[in-house]
Amino acid sequence: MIREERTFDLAPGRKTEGDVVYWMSREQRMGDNPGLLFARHLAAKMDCGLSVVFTLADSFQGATLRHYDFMLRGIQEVALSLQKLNIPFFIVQGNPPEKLLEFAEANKTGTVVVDFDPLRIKRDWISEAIRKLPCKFIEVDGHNIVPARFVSDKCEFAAYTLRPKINRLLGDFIEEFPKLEPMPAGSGISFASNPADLLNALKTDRRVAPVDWILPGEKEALKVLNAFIKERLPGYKEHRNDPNKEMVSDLSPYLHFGQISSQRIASEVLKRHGRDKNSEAFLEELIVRKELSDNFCHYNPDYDKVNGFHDWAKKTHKEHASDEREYNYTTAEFEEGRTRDPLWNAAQMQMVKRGKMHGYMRMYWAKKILEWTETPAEAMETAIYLNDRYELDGRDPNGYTGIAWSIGGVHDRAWTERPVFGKIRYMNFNGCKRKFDVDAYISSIERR
Ligand code: FAD
Ligand code: FO1
Repeated sequence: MIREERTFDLAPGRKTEGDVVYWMSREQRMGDNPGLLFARHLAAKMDCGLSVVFTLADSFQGATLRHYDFMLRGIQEVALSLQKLNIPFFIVQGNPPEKLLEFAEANKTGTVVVDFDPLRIKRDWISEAIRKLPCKFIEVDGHNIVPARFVSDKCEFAAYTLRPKINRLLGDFIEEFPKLEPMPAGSGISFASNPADLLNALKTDRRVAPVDWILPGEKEALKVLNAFIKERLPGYKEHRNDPNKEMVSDLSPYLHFGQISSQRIASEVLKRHGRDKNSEAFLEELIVRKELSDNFCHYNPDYDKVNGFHDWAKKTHKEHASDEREYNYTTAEFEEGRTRDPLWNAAQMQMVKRGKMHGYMRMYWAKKILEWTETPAEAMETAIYLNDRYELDGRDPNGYTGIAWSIGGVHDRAWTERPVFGKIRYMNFNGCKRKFDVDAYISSIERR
């Protein structure tokens, strides 16, 4: 069953009369989905109906055709899986809280189950729905192995402050989720038009094309996980920071769209690979770093702004505000990879063409944007704009936190002071040359 600590009553004291709706959003999968399992459990307990509703927003933080294509093909797989379980599934296009309200009123809804999601846009959707709908709202954290609200009640300073809190509880929460029980036959129809029709109906930006090296959906995510465990995890610790080796999991697009659960990943890694330096290094990223991002976005309302930086970082940026910038590129020059730095341009082009920049390059990429823009605020805007427009895994707490780490030293410490960066950790071309074959990386991107 779903543990109590994973659920949170968003509107305490309300009664529940009527059916259950699972308002699917962050966790877009049928299997290992605690929100869906919890909604199914409520429907059984109250012997009432269950519907799954996905509200398709016309625009979502700069998401383009690349993202909607990946997401909607994944959603279609969910629709087919739920149909086989007699669980009615609806994709409703328009303004999410309004569309949920319409559905709930037309289907005498007594309880809405929602996914935990620390992003501002989601909190706004949910609070508007709670204001307009008198029924119960139960939130379920289906994204973090150790539920974010439960593991810590404050914004953690760094990975080393959150890690012990997670590790103490991990054993209790790396649970095998039960299988999803079907609803009785004839429990209602599903309505989910196919991705092509939905994409035509959306006014999404078609200038960023879908990618073809990765296939979306729950089944594909499990295949990629299996291939990673077999072929790449054995080399992960040694090669994960070498952008020429591609020794990483490539699971971030599936995690971002909730097409796979991190519990599933962690338990498969431990079951099939066991504990060694490679799995330890991987689980540190998958659990501590990823769950630190949700902690940061949940407890810091300015997670995507300079104002969200620590005081020491704001101070050092102020002290270096008038330092001469060696270069000062426009957004277009960044976007088209037209800086004087071939390594930076290669990283940008990898993101534009492949929709996934190598993790090590993302740090360098963001830090150079700080170095080559007028102010840290402009650097944040530029990095977030480009990251969310081209990264398949963009518009994610990991992204806002990764950018705040790079530009504002969030979860990092102060370093030796230098022009423009102040005490923010510095990275440069020669540092990369010492780490990996820069020329190989640059020419590999040009060839693609
Ligand atoms: P693996 O190394 O296989 O990691 C497995 C999983 O662990 C990842 O999918 C991710 O969920 C988690 N993880 C790994 N590294 C980090 C990290 N540094 N912080 C948080 N979680 C991590 N990640 C995104 O999901 N979306 C983004 O938009 C994004 N933007 C970033 C921007 C910058 C400037 C930086 C420095 C990092 C960013 N990251 C982002 C974090 C990280 O780079 C990616 O999660 C990782 O490269 C995804 O590839 P992978 O799944 O193959 O990685
Ligand atoms: N979630 C929704 O509930 N409805 C949407 O229409 C929607 C669009 C969307 C587009 C791109 C993207 O990267 C994410 C999108 N999401 C949508 C949210 C996503 O499912 C995640 O919940 C968050 O982005 C991560 O917190």
